[in-house]
Amino acid sequence: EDGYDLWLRYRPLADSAQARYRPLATAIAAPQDDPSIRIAAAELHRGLSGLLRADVPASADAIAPGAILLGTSGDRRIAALGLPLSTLGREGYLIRSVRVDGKPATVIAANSGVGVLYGAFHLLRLVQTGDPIDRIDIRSVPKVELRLLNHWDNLDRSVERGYAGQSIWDWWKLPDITNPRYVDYARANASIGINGTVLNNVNAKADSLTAPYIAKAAKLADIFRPYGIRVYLSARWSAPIEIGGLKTADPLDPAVAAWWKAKADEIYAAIPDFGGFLVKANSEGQPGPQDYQRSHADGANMLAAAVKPHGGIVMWRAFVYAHENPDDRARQAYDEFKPLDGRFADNVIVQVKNGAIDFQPREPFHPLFGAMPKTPLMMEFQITKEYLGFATHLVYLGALFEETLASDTFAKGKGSTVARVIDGSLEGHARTGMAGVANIGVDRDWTGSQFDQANWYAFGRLAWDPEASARRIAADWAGMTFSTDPAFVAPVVDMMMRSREAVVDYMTPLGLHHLMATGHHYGPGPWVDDLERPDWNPVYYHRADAQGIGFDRTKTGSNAVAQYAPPVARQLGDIRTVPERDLLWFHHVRWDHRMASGRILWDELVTRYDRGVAEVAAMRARWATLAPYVDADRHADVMRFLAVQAREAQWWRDASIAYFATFARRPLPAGSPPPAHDLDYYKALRFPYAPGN
Ligand code: BDP
Repeated sequence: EDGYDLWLRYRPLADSAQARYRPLATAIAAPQDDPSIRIAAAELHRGLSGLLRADVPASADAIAPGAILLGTSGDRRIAALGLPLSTLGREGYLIRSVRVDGKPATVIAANSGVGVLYGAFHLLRLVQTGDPIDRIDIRSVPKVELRLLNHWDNLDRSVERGYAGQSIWDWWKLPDITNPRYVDYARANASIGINGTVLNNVNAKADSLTAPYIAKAAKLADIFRPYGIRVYLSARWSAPIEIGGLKTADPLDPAVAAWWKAKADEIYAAIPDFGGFLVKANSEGQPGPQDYQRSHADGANMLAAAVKPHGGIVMWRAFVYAHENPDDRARQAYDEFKPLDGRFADNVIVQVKNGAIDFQPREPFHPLFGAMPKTPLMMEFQITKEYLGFATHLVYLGALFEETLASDTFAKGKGSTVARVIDGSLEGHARTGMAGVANIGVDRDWTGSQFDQANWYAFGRLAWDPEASARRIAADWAGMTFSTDPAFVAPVVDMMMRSREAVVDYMTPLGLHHLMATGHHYGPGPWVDDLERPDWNPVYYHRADAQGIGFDRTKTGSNAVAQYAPPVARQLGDIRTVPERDLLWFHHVRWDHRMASGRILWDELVTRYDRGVAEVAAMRARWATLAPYVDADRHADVMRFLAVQAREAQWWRDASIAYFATFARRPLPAGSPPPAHDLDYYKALRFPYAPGN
């Protein structure tokens, strides 16, 4: 048991459950002419045969009582049922208990084969988690159009911020030799509704756009196509110079536009359903249109024109921050992009990270959400845990994703949630999207640890429905991945839901952020002050001094808080109303400031660090008691990871307290043990060759 099967394990259910489901899943009747439906039928055959320990045959026509009938609106048998398919769009589906030729059956119907495939995975999930399927009536339509993974995978198979081994794309062997993993990757993604994948790192190499690499990408596209997954590429802005022989990459130069148009034509000739380009421009040293005094809109629109005749899109990232403007990094994306609202072509979508800094354990939602009503914005979450303990710490990101999506921007009054910006309903956009930076690699468990699979899973489910419940999703995942026994699921889901607050507590409590050590972003380095750019240094973010700690982003400071809609700005900008979880994000606060608990800030800070450490100890103790529900291999595996996390939570707590105490100059609150070592010890620790850099 190494976790390779993810949540698609299909191990036999308990005998009583098998007996309940068997009469409802006697056979699969599916037309053979659609490749996605053939895959759906094969998956149902594999899944149900495993779960019910019975051969559930798949064939073209036989309708027996208890059959599962698959098909699209074009099929005669489906049409005869008169189902309301017209509002399902291309990807939605219905699952219903019906009668076909007088016999009880379950139908999975959609307007496309891929819709049927999604429905098949949903039905399997119900059986896997023990939900009844005898009187079923489900209608599901994705609320978000583009549900994408972003692979930060390099052509040499290293993965930027990847902690699950090398890239799964074996570029060297492609296109002639393919790995069966590619199919399992597609299955797993289809099972959670992911419909696109950006194959290469946003810090892109122009080589990805050369003929040999287009042929390799085309091979992957062929494999993924029947699973409803399109491929996209990150485009390097300066490619016309690097591989095109031009002297410039100026977006307003006709030769540059012509080069990209020809490049797009070449890609579409090989990949007719190519999705489009993702672009990181003028950010962290990447080239971009600003190198030629052009705006992000000029750049995005030129590329958009190249892919437009083919139906392609451009996802233009708003993750920008410049050297020249180190005043407050948190302000910069808004300052640069807000004035461009309404200036992007209609096949451009601006991709915005969940928060204004960079994938921290907790960030307030990005102020661009709700602030660019004329521009479709897509969400960028990070599934790989760059700043949350890599793959070694157990942190369920469903809770983080849900918190951001549920945040209220107040852009159009109360109820203007980030989820409604993302699903297009707030501002009436049809083009919508959500991207997750993948945590996938060649490790047997795919994601570097068993529980990191849950983050991939939760991302997909929330991209399908940004208002779905992270807790429900965790329960589905835990049930499918380990055991559906309520005595297991309840404590595990509780542990998962609390795990996010735990990491916030032991790394960056009360709104602190970006305190990680240089390069690897893994362990604590709040003292780091020697990096080339001020806004790469943790001291820039916490601003601890003899009086207090925190980044003043109110009017007396950078006033970044004013980028939010007035009701939000008022709440966050006032030290009396800001939620404590965001306190030090927005305020520089005196060490003796009185907190809601009655403790002074210093004591509260230490208490939060202690709480984080205690929570990990509790997770460890809890997981130990769950051995009866999990196979020995995966139970022991998780146990080992939790031991590392416990040690490292302590490290974070001790190092942070040792350092901040040099400013606060106060005793630790009663009951809080002193750090195990002195500050110099923590400062001296070095971690060369950490993964993912
Ligand atoms: C930061 C990462 C860096 C990425 C960058 C980005 O540290 O490796 O290239 O974001 O998103 O989180 O472009």
